[in-house]
Amino acid sequence: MPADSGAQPRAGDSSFTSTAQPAANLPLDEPKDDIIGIRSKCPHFRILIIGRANAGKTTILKRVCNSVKGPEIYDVNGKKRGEHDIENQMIFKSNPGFIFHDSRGFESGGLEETEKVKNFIKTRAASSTLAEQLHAIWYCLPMADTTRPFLKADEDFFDLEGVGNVPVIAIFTKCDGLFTEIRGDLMADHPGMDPSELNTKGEEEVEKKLTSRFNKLQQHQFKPAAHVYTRGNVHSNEEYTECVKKLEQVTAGAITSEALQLLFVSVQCNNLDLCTFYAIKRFALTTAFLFQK
Ligand SMILES: Nc1nc2c(ncn2[C@@H]2O[C@H](COP(=O)(O)OP(=O)(O)OP(=O)(O)O)[C@@H](O)[C@H]2O)c(=O)[nH]1
Ligand SMILES: [Mg+2]
Repeated sequence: MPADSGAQPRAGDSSFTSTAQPAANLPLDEPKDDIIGIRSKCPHFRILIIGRANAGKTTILKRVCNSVKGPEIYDVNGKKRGEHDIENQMIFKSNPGFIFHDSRGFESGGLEETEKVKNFIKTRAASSTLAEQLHAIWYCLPMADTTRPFLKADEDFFDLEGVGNVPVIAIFTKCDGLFTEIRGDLMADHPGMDPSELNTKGEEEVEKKLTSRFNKLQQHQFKPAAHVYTRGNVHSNEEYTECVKKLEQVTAGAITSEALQLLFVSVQCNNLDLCTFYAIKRFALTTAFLFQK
């Protein structure tokens, strides 16, 4: 099952290296910032994670930051806080390069919550300081409840207007639940089907469902740039770790500013493939620029 929209490069694929090539006939910009320069201007990569209660938000953040412990929460004045508020900054000791903001989305359906999230994104988009800006949004959509994959509130989020152009990644969480249900239906419809065939067909059905759900989101104004999924035993399973690596990969691919892309790649510390890919890309661009002179 592919973890993304297919548009992003993949480790091991030829597409993973092909984007390192500069577009033909276009003049190349001089690669400007090195990582020390960028991190002195902006030491953190700031992500808003949104999703209804129990969607799997904290689990993703812990895995991204390689932490078994929860984050520390600070208010805008840097004072330690316990309560949940979108304005508060969540930082994991194991990786202080990320600042996360956590929102339970619009599930209450309250106008107040909708306005709060909208204002938060808008205010951060309007900030002239790179370090204060929001750099990416991860929107979690749990797939365990197959009867209600999207709430009206989720659709409302993707209809937001006037909130800037921060990249949004749709994360379909708990897809193991979706697979189990689909496999169960297949087994009921085809009692004699071989277990391995059930698995293959189940995977295909999950893939189709996720693609069609992503396509539905693409019809909105504030559409996600890509999608990934999470599944597996979140405490130990390699499968879950691969999902998180994919999330990092598509997030890097969705960032349009080269400086921010470099910041993101340097801050994440799990994904060696991603570091290697962007190091090669940067080297290729620098070399091409020098030869052009
Ligand atoms: N089966 C399965 N369980 C998951 C997955 N992701 C998270 N979980 C479980 O779902 C439960 C809720 O996860 P959290 O990460 O705490 O969810 P949250 O969105 O932070 O929840 P709130 O903080 O209450 O809003 C935990 O028991 C996780 O272990 C997944 O992909 N598959
Ligand atoms: Mg949480």
